Amino acid sequence: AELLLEETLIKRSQQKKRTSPLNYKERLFVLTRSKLTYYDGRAEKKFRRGSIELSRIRCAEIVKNGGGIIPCQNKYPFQVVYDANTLYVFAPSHDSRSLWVQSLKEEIKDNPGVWAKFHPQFWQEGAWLCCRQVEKLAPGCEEYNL
Ligand code: 4IP
Ligand code: ZN
Repeated sequence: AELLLEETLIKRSQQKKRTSPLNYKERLFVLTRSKLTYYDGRAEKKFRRGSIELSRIRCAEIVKNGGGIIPCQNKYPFQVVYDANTLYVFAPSHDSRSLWVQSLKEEIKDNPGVWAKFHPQFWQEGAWLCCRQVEKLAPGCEEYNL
């Protein structure tokens, strides 16, 4: 598939299960026209850890952090919302993050159900920092603009 972007970034565990740990891992992220995939390791010797079909993504946007502490080396977070999950990714620079968010937005713009609203801040310790709602699937609190 056509390669659009490739860069080593850091991701937060998606905590798909209630018992999932909260941790941050360095992964090689690869964006093609159809998928966003992340791998453990580098180019020649990499192991696929996860993959998201772009058709399932409802929101790709930066995360506003309001001065909170980001517990990993990369300080520029963005989010990818799909199905019932939110993947938080941390880029090393403002420019890197802009490129990923803009590229993702471009690829998902014709998706059905691209969210009208989203959460601009993190889901953290059982609540959305933006609106204080305590349900992970609570409706977004801010207008989403592609
Ligand atoms: C794992 O923690 C890794 O962070 C996984 O990330 C993550 O999967 C798991 O979350 C989390 O439990 P351990 O390595 O300590 O087991 P990766 O796949 O990049 O290694 P995600 O879903 O974030 O890819 P859960 O919620 O999937 O269990
Ligand atoms: Zn919110």
